[in-house]
Amino acid sequence: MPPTLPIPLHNSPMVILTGAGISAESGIKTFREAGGLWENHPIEAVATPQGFANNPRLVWQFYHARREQLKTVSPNPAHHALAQLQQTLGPDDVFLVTQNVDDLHQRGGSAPQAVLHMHGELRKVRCRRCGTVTETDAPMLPDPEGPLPTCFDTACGGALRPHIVWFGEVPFGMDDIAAKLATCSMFVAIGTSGVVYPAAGFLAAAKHQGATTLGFNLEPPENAELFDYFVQGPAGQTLPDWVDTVLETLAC
Ligand code: BV8
Ligand code: ZN
Repeated sequence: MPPTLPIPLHNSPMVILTGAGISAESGIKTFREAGGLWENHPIEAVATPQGFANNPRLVWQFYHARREQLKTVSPNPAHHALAQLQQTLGPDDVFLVTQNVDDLHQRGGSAPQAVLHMHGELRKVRCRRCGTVTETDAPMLPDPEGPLPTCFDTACGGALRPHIVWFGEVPFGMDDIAAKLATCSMFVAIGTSGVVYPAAGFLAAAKHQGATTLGFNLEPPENAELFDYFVQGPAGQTLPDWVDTVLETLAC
């Protein structure tokens, strides 16, 4: 690990933003690299409200495949390292917001209430009529030609949709995220290309108010020049080293 990485001070709040890259070593494709998730589908067709309105079957098949893949993958050392950081420093000092819709942070040991899924969650579905959000691993469209999924409350009968934030929709938790960015002393981005807003703007917001900024990524992301420190490499290898050093230093 580079010798000069920063160590957060005791009782100083940090914001951690993760993207698809933190789940890459678990076997979940990222979005924009060759062979990425979107390669077989134009974003507009599967990750916009219009795409769902135009062809709900295609969108359900896209998300069904990813929901099924989730059952075959496991957290990697980067997920476990962040969970250990949260457990040791406490929820007040480590605010974890993820762009990812997989559940690997929780399965890696992060408490569910300590992970903010700003783009939603693959394992949840939402009723378009009553708004009820349900966590379920049931196949949502087992027969591509079968009936489209409807609300678990038969009295409602509304159409279900993935509980996912599509392009053009407002991400979840923006007020909480803005408050944490305004007061954090350190901002860490892990496995994100810095392309999708508003998440890509978090780094500049934290830096603007004086936070120390740290990036862990396989390649330099779009906004790399805003990092005070940058570690290039696979997060499953680079992140645990930094977390170990932080915990050893703060334990003294
Ligand atoms: C909004 C759910 C208004 C779907 C997702 C023009 C300019 C600027 C912005 C816009 C624009 N036109 C439109 C916009 C806004 C738009 C946007 O940003 N578009 C982009 C494409 C230009 N954004 C929106 O529409 C958002 N909503 O703006 O509403 C608003 C805003 C604020 C306040 C009020 C209202 C909604 C965006 C959410 C879209 N939904 N996901 C699904 O998952 O199916 S986004 C999708 O991209 C995923 O969530 C993903 O996480 C996210 C970001 O991608 P990354 O996570 O960064 O993944 P990527 O593949 O890009 O990069 C992976 C990185 O990891 C790479 O750098 C790679 O090198 C690295 N890596 C790989 N392996 C490893 C690794 N790093 C470490 N270790 C490894 N082993
Ligand atoms: Zn309903």
